[in-house]
Parts: sequence; structure tokens; C-alpha cells
Amino acid sequence: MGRAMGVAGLLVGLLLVPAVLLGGSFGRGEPPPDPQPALSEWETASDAVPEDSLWPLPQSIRTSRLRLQLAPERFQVVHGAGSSAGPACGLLQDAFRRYFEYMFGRSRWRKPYRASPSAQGELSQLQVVIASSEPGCDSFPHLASNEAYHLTVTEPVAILKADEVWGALRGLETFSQLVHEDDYGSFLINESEIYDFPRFAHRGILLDTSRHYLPLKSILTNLDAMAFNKFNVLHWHIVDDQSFPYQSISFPELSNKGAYSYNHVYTPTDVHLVIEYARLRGIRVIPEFDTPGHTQSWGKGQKDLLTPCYSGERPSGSFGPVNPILNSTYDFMATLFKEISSVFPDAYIHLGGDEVSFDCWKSNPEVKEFMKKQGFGTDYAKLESYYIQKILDIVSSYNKGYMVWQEVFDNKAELKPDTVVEVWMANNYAHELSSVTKAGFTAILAAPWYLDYISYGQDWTKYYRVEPLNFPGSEKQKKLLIGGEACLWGEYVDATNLTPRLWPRASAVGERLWSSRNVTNLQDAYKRLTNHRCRMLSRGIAAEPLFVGYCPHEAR
Ligand code: CP6
Repeated sequence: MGRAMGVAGLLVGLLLVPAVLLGGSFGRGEPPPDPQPALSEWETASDAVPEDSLWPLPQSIRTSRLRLQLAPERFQVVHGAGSSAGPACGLLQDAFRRYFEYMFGRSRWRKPYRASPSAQGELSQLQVVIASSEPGCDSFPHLASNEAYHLTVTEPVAILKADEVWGALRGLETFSQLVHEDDYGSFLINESEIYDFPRFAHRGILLDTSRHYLPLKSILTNLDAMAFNKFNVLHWHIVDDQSFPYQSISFPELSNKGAYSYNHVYTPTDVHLVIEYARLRGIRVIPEFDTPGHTQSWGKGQKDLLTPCYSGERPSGSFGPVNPILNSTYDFMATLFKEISSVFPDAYIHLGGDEVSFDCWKSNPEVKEFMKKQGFGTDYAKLESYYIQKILDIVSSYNKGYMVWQEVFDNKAELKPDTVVEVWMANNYAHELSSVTKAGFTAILAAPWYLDYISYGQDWTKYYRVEPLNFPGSEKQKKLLIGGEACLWGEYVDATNLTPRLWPRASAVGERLWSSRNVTNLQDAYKRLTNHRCRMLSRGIAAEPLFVGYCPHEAR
């Protein structure tokens, strides 16, 4: 059992790391915190417990030993004075109800309510104040959304201030993480003050609904888990070679023929539900319609879309990537992407462009003829770029931005300046980040976070240790890395194992993308993540254990 020794060794190592020092950086236009109040109880975290289950760790925390009790029958989450949002803000009303339920709902609180011997006062309200005149209750989150918030917990009311509702959502999550239940069933929170904002603007999870169909319920549950971990982008890799579950309004045959069955589809209603459920949690939905490769399932419902492959003089009966030499291809794509642009409200669409095999194109005499006519020689990367270029222009004409996999950049397609290039190849990704940002493009990092890969032991530490900005480049280049994604490709994943495979492993990525760069202490992370995982379990997320141990709520 050499591997088991390795795990024990890792844990011994964890115990020797000194306690975490909380970062005090206040970037991105955040005001510095108020001077320390003249209360002897205030201190920075050392032996204190309230922040032992915060995940991801906020940018700045001060907590007091002073503990307040929350009585579920008296405590309220309300709109505070001066807020630009009120009861008409459905997004916040929904969030208030949700978080009240997370904090108090699960344990059948006993009546009459008893005062806890360990509390020094009572907290009666959480007042939520939206400062901006345009709170954004009915809008969609976007890349430039402001997710910063300021939370002050003092007797008798806590105040959560944010410019926009997106910050309020993040702050509600943090507030709920501060509330804990003692052994007598009392709910307690320590007096505290938190300033918080994300380190990176794009914090995504990739789900693949082509290799296996994921029921709506699985996708929604995953959105819950994403909100618990402050992720803000669902990268929906909705179709691929194996199946086409997206039910298109313009081309119903795509899913009629290309889905696994008539039931394994996402109807317009389903898609709308996912988008709205995500919006209410401050999560963007970016759909990926990956072409010209990864499109076998598209060919079943759309005649002449794919390139016929040849064996010698004759068509072999098999098909390759999308056929880039026909006008009909671009007519089809123009109509399909017009629909997609209106169905998905996000400003970005992911256009794929990865792993295009040239074998079939090379075998086809008409493609060869086209290559000659265009002066591409035998460089099929030029043909791929020719195709992608046309798709990019189509999507731009619908006023959408686009994301692409790194090959599109590598093949030198002409990209609009706001294109987001997603770096996924594991070999030398730092060098790729360097090249992409040197060319002036925005990048997101996925390469070190392929969560479909599993191995024995605590692999979350591997994801946690990644420092995204460790690539050669200027300050200007570093600013172009806007975030990252944890990818869960679906070859070996369906509804049975999706949640435990993703969580809490993706949580490690979540903290890396949210918290300050200096939050790297593995011992501290282990303790907080263990507690966070138990909290996810109690909220209905079947997150797998990090290592040996138990969760307190299991006993009841
Ligand atoms: N599907 C699609 C995949 C992968 C990619 N695109 C993939 C490639 C290599 C690994 C894991 C996943 N399954 N459409 C690459 C972005 Cl190791």
C-alpha cells in the first residue's frame, strides 16, 4: 500500500504548515476597511472558529469573539434603508427565501426557542442594501458585473452592502456560511466584518451533455453547487459527436435524428429554465456549439453538412468535419447561430474549434480542388481558419462575442479583439497563455483543471496549487487572463456520478479563482473545505469526502 503511505505523508505535511495569514489587499476600486473598532473582542483570525468553514475565503475578514444568536422565528432578511432594490426585486426576494432555508430550514427548529448559553446578544436582521441606482434585478450577469460586497455583523442588525445584486448574492452566501448551529440546536454568528470581491471575473464549470444526457435536475443541482462556491459561468458543452440534445426551433431534425432519443433533448422551455435558474444565482450560461470537428451527430439531421470521406476514388460512406467548401454550410450556420444568439442571452457564444482532424478533408477530391483554388497549398490549418473565420463573422453580425478553444488562435484565424481564447492543452499551458496574451487576446485557463481525470488520493490539492498568473508576460498581459474553468467532460459521467465527481474537487478551483493570490495554505484549506463539503451535503449536494472523517449533521 505504497499509495496509502503517500496520503499519510501528505497529511503530516499539511499539519506542519503555519496558520494562514489573511490577505489585506483591497484592489479593484474597493475602499479600505474602516479602522479597527475600539472593541477588545476584535481580532484577526487565529484560534477563532467562525471562518473555519468559509469557502472560498473572502479577501478580508475580521471576526470578534462576541457571539450573537439568531432565532429563526424572529430573524429576517430584509431590504435595508437606502437600497435601490425593494420587494419588487424578484431576484433578491428569491435569494432571501433560499438562504433563510439554507440557514434554518433543514433542522426542524424546536419551539419554544431557548437562549443559547454561549451567545452574548441577538441578531434580529440582515439588511441588504444595493447602492447602485440600477440594481439589476431583471438583468443578466455579464463579464463586467460587480460581485463585490461588504458585510458587517454587529448587534442587533447585520448590513450587507453591494453595488449590484450580483455582489449581494455572493454576500448572502458568505453570511449563510458564517451562521453555525451549536450542540444545543441554537444558531450563532460571531460579530464580524468582511470585504470581498473576486480575483478573476470568469469562474466557470464546463458540463458536457452530449456524451451522456444530463437530466435537467442534475444541471440545476449543479447550478446550486456553483453558487455555493461563487462560480459564475456555466459553460454548456451542449452538443458533440455522440449526440445533439439541443432542440432547435429552426432545425428540429438535428435533435430528432441526432439526440440519443426523443426524450434525451433540451426543449426551448428546458433551456429557458436553466438560463433563469442560473441568472437568479448570478451565473451566466455560455453555450458551446463546437464546429467544424466534434460534429458527427449534426450530420444525422442535416444532409450535406459534413464532409464525405473518400477511400481511394469513392466515398467511403463515413463523414468528417463540417464541409467548409459549400455555400449551403454557411447558410445553415447563419440560421442556426441566429437562433442560438436569441435563445441564449449571454454576450458570448463558445464556437469550439478544437481537435479538427484533417484526414477526411485530405481524402476528398473536391476539398483538394478547393484548396488549390484558394491557394492554401496542402496547409489544412488554412482551410480550418477559412471556415472558422466565416463562422466568427456570422456570429459577430448578431452582435455576439465569441469564445474559442486555443487551436483557433494557434491556427492564426483573424480574431476580434474581445475574443476569449480558452487554453486547454496540458503541455506547456503557461507558454500558450503567454502567446495568447502577447497577441493582445483575453484568455481563460482550463488546462490544469480537467476534473474528468481521476486518480487515487487528494487530487484537489493539485488543482488548488495552480497559480494562474505564473506565466511569462508583462503586467498588461497578466490583466488579459480573466479567469478559468473546471471541465467535466462527459465520457464517463452521467447523472449518477456527476455531482460527487465535481464537488468538492471543483471547489478547489473556485477558491483559486475567487480568493487572494496568497491564500495557499493547504492545512487551512483542508479544514475549511472539509466543513464546506459537509455544508454542501446538508444542502442536498452529494459531494464526495476529501478523506477520512464524518459530518456533524449525519448524526441526526
Ligand atoms: N471533447 C471536446 C473532449 C475534449 C475536447 N473537446 C477533450 C480532449 C482531451 C481531453 C479531455 C477532453 N472530450 N469537444 C478538448 C477541448 Cl484529455
